[in-house]
Amino acid sequence: MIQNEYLQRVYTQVVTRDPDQREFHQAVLEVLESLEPIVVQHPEYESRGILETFVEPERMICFRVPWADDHGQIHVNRGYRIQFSSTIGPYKGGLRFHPTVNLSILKFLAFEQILKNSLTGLPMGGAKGGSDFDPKGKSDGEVMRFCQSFMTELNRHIGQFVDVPAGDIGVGAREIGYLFGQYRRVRGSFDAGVLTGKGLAFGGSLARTEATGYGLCYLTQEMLKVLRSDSFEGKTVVISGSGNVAIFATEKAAQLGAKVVALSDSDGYIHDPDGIKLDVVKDIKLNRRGRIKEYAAEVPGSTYTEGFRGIWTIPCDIALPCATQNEIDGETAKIIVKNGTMAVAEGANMPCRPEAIHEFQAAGLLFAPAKAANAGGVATSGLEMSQNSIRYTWSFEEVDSKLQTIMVNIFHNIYDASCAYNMPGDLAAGANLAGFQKVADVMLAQGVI
Ligand code: NDP
Ligand code: 2IT
Repeated sequence: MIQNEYLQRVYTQVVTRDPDQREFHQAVLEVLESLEPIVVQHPEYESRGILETFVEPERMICFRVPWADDHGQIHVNRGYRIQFSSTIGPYKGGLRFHPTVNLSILKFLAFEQILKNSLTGLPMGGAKGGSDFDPKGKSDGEVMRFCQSFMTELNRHIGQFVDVPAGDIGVGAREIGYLFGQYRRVRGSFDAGVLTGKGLAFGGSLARTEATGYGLCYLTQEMLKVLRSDSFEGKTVVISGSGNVAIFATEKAAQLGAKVVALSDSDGYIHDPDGIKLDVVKDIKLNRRGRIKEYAAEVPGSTYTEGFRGIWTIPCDIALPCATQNEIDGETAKIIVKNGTMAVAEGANMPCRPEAIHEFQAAGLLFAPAKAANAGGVATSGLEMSQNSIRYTWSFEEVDSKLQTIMVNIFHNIYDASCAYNMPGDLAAGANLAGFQKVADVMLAQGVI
């Protein structure tokens, strides 16, 4: 519930303007609800229209993406880039290729990205883009032609000082390679810093592939240490999804001494009480682009169950949702609480519905919000941009150590903000307050209105 009249007016305007954009409303409401104390302290935010400006994207680009399949048949998808905020740096954020992609989902993601990027401490604004194209079941040639068509239009809107896209759901190393190749061709220029998540041989950074999942575990480890004098050691962990974020969260959680017992995809989940064998998962998902159910056929003692939501019935100490938005509702959260889980940290963007977060906080679970917990991916994208600028590459250990420092700093920054505003341990509010304060003050300093 928003109490403050100014914040309520801003929220009402967001809903009235775009009544169908439910995911965007959800993300904006979650942020505005926690900004009340800062808005009360800073009446100039209202007189200078900071919040009205903050919730409206600077620019939204929407374009046609025609491509030919392997039979020569033409298909037409829709491409987007939401350039939400360039207040503290060039627009920065991933591209998502998934049939569910629409303006509401991309606006919520770009909006969250502004605050996430602010929390990294690196100079990056917020953006998101993508298409309703579904890479699943497409040949490499089809994906390549789609990416080329997408970049043929997108290239004029991006640049290393303008807007730097990267991966997200459905966009990994293969897609970034095709996108970069087309950018280079149409521009006639090797601008390494125009995309991140690139291959290592053409300007990519070591540890970018691992960064989101690893960073999630680094932040969670710090949260357990500071708030519970505890760690991953000996804990049972459930992780949803089996993509980039889930795989490398599994790897790091195991390295930190935990046992990850379940993973999922949009069809169902696997349960391996002995601990997931990650080499098998990597072979299925990264080498064969297969489905997670293949794991149960290969590993004795493991089971596969249809339906991805059931994964949260498996008892665990630490829950890391790493698939997609809104996968944990209030009822699912009650099950997680009843099973005695101590901590939930969001690897995906907005995987927990507001009712779920409320359940966790009311039951005293530790809860780390996505904009802090999964910021390691974009932070390492920022480190990739730095390396591109200095035309040099850091070792895996150097990048990983910078990532660890950034994640520990993010935890302390959001925890300190929660204490400063008399909500100690409310890390969701702390992340919103700390992320917003920096952007808002720069908006005032730059006189953006
Ligand atoms: P991937 O495409 O590599 O993997 C996505 C995983 O989530 C797959 O297992 C996929 O299953 C599952 N999934 C996707 N959509 C749904 C759905 N509607 N219902 C159930 N499961 C679903 O993406 P990433 O791992 O990169 O991204 C996962 C999440 O992490 C997203 O929320 C993304 O925004 C976020 N994130 C990613 C970062 C990155 O660096 N990649 C950085 C920060 C956040 P299936 O194969 O069946 O579709
Ligand atoms: O949601 C995210 O932070 C990402 N998909 C990563 C974005 C990036 O620019 O690396």
